[in-house]
Amino acid sequence: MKRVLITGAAGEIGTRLRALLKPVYPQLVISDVRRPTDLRANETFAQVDLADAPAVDELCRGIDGIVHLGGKSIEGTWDEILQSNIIGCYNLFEGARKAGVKRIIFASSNHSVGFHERESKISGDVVPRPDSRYGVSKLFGEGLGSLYAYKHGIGVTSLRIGNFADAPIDVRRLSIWLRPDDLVRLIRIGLERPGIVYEVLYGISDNDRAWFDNSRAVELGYAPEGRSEPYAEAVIAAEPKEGKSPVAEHYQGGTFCAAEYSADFDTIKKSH
Ligand code: 15L
Repeated sequence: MKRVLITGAAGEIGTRLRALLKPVYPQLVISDVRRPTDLRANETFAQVDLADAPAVDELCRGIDGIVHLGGKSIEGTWDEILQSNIIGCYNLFEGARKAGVKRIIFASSNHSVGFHERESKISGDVVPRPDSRYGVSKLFGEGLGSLYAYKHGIGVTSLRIGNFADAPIDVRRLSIWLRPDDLVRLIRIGLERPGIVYEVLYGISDNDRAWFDNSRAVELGYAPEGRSEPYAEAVIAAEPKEGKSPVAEHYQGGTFCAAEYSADFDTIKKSH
């Protein structure tokens, strides 16, 4: 992997990854619709709107591997999601195909499966239950990943990222926390490990309370170093005891599940 491109480089994850991946891939190219405020002189930046297909084609030229973080990273209106996460994602995969890109890491999300209950432990091949338009768009990206892997031979890894942060910030995040250096470990597997066709892995650290069975990632060589458990006592003590939504507390996706909720929760809960 010589020339690696990060899309969405001005976002929260992108900003951290730029610094973490530069020593690994010195020819790193970064792009975003916005110019990063902290752009360094040694960084190669392209300002590109992913909804602009010809610009995305140009961006992908000469690239070996892509870490696709671009698009909206939370819930949005249908139009926002459509432009950035559906059309933008399609343009990216198409640009990659035309440019002969070998590997893609697609930043999917735990919200593609957020309506699974916290009681269950799910693996990468679980039936998806997105919890938002955002979650549906992540499934669309996973679908494109699979299509471009099996039809066009690009090695694609969809990472269902939990919560990327230096430390778990609440009780829910004790189960889904991802330490930044562990994300780098997962990305390197997806970009460098020989034989990758299409994989769905969970972007989490080594969390005792994990809701995700990430044994496939371990099989591929993932050895996470972050552990949420040492934070548990303090995080549990700091958690507000009241005012929580029963829907958010029941499902893995938390508040993404509760937002705009209009179903009869008791009836649905009984059906599980
Ligand atoms: C995500 O997918 C979001 O990008 C991030 O902002 C968090 O909300 C995270 O999920 C989460 O579930 O904590």
